[in-house]
Amino acid sequence: MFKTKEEFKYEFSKRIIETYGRTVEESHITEKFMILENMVRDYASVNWAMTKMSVQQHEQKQVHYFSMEFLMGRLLVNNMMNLGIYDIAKEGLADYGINIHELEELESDAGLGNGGLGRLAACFMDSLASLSYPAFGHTIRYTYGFFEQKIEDGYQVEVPDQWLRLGNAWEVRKPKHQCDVKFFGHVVWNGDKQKWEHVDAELVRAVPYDVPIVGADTKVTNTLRLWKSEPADDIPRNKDFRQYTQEVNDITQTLYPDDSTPAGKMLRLKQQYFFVAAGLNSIVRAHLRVYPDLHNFADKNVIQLNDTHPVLVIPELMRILIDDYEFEWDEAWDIVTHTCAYTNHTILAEALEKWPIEMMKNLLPRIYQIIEEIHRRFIGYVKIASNGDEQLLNRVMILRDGQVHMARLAIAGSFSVNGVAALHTDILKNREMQDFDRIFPGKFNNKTNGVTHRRWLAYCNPQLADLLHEAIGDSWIKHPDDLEKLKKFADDSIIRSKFLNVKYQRKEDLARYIKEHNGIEVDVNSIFDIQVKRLHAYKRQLLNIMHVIYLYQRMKEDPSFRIYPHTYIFGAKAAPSYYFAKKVIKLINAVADVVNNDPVTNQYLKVVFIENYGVTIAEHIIPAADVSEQISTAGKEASGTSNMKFMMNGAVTLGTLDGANVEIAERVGDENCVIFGMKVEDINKLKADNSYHAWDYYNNDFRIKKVVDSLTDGTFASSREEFKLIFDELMSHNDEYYLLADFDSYVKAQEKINELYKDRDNWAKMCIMNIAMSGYFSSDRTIEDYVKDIWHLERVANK
Ligand code: 26V
Repeated sequence: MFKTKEEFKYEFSKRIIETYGRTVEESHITEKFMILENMVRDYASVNWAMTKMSVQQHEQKQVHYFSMEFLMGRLLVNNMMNLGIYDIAKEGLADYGINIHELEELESDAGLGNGGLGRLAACFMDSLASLSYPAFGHTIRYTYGFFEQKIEDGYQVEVPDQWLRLGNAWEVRKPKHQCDVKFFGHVVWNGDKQKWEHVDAELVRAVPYDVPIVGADTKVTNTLRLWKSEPADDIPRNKDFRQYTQEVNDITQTLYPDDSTPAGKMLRLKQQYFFVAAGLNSIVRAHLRVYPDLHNFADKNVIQLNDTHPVLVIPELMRILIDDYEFEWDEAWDIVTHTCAYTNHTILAEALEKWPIEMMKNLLPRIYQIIEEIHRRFIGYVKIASNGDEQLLNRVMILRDGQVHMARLAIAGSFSVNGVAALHTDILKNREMQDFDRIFPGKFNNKTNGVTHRRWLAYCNPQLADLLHEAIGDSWIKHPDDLEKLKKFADDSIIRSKFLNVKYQRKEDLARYIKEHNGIEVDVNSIFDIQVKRLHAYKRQLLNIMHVIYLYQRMKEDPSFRIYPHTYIFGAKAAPSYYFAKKVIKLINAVADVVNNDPVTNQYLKVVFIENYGVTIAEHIIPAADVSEQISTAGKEASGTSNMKFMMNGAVTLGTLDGANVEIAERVGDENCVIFGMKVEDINKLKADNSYHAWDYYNNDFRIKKVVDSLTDGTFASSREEFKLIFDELMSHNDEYYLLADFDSYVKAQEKINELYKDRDNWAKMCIMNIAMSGYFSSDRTIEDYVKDIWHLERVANK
């Protein structure tokens, strides 16, 4: 493989000629791009093969991260950087007159996820490889990733994400690892063999596509295995072939963008079982290539279940052990419950998965039978532990009211259950899952989320990375805690002004993007106040835009009231059928139209909605932020991870005491963040006393009244009906997420930001302190915590 620029150039031109029969100069830009990708993949392949061999030879334990989502983003730059070949490639290409950035722009995001949960999985894969731990990711190879968002007339329009259009150079199809997955049919008792058999099943072929996960500054290269559905050889006789192939293709066609409706439930259950069954089949076969049997399965494999989506791993592994390898129930259960660990990512009741028993029985008859038996035994166990407390039994039953409760199955079948931030775990243990914490003392634990500081600082913000190198060296890349060395420069006026300069450059870059994509001219000297995340009522983008409306109204009314110039920037995708969320997007755009075009206010206030928020766009947006909006209703955001990315890039958190904000605030101290709003206890009290009345806030605070009235008085829409849904959510449904209750406190927090920002020098200090304290939020730390407490892995030997 190439080690120098000259070798790179030779290899590049040779491949272009061999593949396309043209010279570098004659080749098309997409050809150059694809050759570069292929070269990087082949470069990684050597380490990839070595890693697999080493793990086998040393009989190492591996973690298998099962997740319906991996929001990988682009891989080209990340892989070149991690391999340490970026500069060679960049300079080699420059010699041919090729700007590497132009090639980078041709790569599609692998957007195989909805938001935080999927991006977390991607960060974990990067940290695992970079820390040299053996790991496998399992997921679905969706033909279409998370939809592409277009904004038309202020409304969100969804367009399919055809991410595989130019092919995917990173994946390698591995038919040798394929298997068939069984759906439908029924279960019969085979008296001769003394076991249950699943007969008349419909088969679907699962074919894996492996993607190398390149660690940084290590030879370790792990695997992300993407499963694709295809017709099996043995096709169903009772079904038309076209219908069969259609149904087969549907399984891995689309990622569910909809975390809000029950639509397509059956298909989603099919997706879940499909990748779980295929993934487990490949793990078991790999195990048996190295060891004589499955008795040591739990010693060599740990399976982390990313939320309840892959929880069918529990009954499926039971099925494999009992039906295919003749284990007794107790022995099998012992293996399963020493192999599986479950991460919970939300306490929102509506997000906790349940499947209708009838559906499960029909689609997965043998799996359902096993779940029934798990349920029966679990009830027996709880009865003994509960001293006949019937109520308790009802609260924890896996099968209840015609449904399978997946989180309960997950807790029963896992040796570890973790939350994703201290507050979240606390709420799980002491409230939402209190019964389970009592039944299984010690099973619950916390693993505060993290993000890879390589992608989210070193690579996406080279200007800041350079400044850090200059100030504190580069040990922080290997040891993110070393960012703390920056603390002693927080008072250094040169570093402060250099930091402000970096921030300015990044704001200029984002301002250019906004000009190009939105046609809006923004003031680079204004405060860039940014909220980017999925659109959901609990995240309260509405509170943010209501505050903007308030500022606008006040400045219009009172010429003596002027704010420090602000640019409020939003980015958010709404689930296609989530009408409220879509209305909030329309409202943000409608407010932007009015405010940005009003000459009285527009040198003070601008609003920008950036279309199609995703990983790559985030890499441009986050480094440009002055203020990071993290304003969810306390108790609702399990962790949040953009809060960590913003912090790393030197933005000040404006947030509630929710999720990981609590830990951010703890680390940076009150003087380096702005916290506002009700705390979890305050909200619990309001709920317990039933004492929250949105109308009281409306009637008693003229600012609130004015803002709320503007939703239906035609200020922001020609039709008074346009935002009626939002009005109703606040006023008729008693403001479920307490926006009005937090409004005053939010206004004050925003005023505080204004004041703090005016003192540029101190502001720089605050930002520097945030960067300095952000090492804890590297996913390297999170992974080390998982390794120590849950996975118990050793590093790969040939790292
Ligand atoms: C699911 C649903 C489904 C029904 C309607 C409303 C709703 C709202 C949220 C969700 C989220 C499902 C799980 C999830 O994505 N959780 C996110 O996980 C991140 C990584 O741990 C964490 O940072 C976020 O706070 C958490 O929301």
